Amino acid sequence: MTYSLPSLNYDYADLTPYIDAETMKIHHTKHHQAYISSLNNTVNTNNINVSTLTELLSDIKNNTGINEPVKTQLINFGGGHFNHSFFWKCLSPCKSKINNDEILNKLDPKLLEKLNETFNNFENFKKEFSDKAIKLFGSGWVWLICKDNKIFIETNINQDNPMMENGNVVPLLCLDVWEHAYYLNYQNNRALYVENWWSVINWKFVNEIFVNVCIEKKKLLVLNNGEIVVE
Ligand code: MN3
Repeated sequence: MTYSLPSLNYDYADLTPYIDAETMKIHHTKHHQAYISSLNNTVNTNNINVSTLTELLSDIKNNTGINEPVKTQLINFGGGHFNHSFFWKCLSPCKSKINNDEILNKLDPKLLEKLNETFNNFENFKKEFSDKAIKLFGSGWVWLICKDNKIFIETNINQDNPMMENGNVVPLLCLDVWEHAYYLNYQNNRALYVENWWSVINWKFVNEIFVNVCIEKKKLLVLNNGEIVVE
């Protein structure tokens, strides 16, 4: 059993007009699949035991037991598989723009309380997350994470993620700001892509991770096939 592409819980066209169908299809079947094919090649070539993505990548940056060129491949290709698998789960269909009040109604009260405690209010959180996404230089990701009962916004370049530095970090939400995620529809207007992305966030998924993993301390696992389980 090697690594494989997860199917999506929605159709490629379901996120229009905020993310277009062609972008979704290419992003999923070409970009994500390419990371998986490269990851499988790396583990096969180097006789690496295939484990869940969580096990493969947790703390990998601090692992001195893997030679550096192979570690770089695992970070880039494994990260590409992990990050995209998580990103797809963070999206859900929406046909009309969602305003902040509507988002507040979708948030679990405990998550809202934590956001308010950390960022003063939801608007500040949204602004800080968006600013970081717009200003991130080059290609990378923005994450909302939970660590030691606190929440943070972190940015990572390329296919890095916060769990590679610290396996105790719990990812809650992520945004792909590589150009391949938006260029067909938005060209250079990353800011508009980021603004529209807020309407297609799957808050049910974010709520579930926050309550089950950050509060109730269950374990989050991202499997070889990109599926995400809490146990
Ligand atoms: Mn991508």
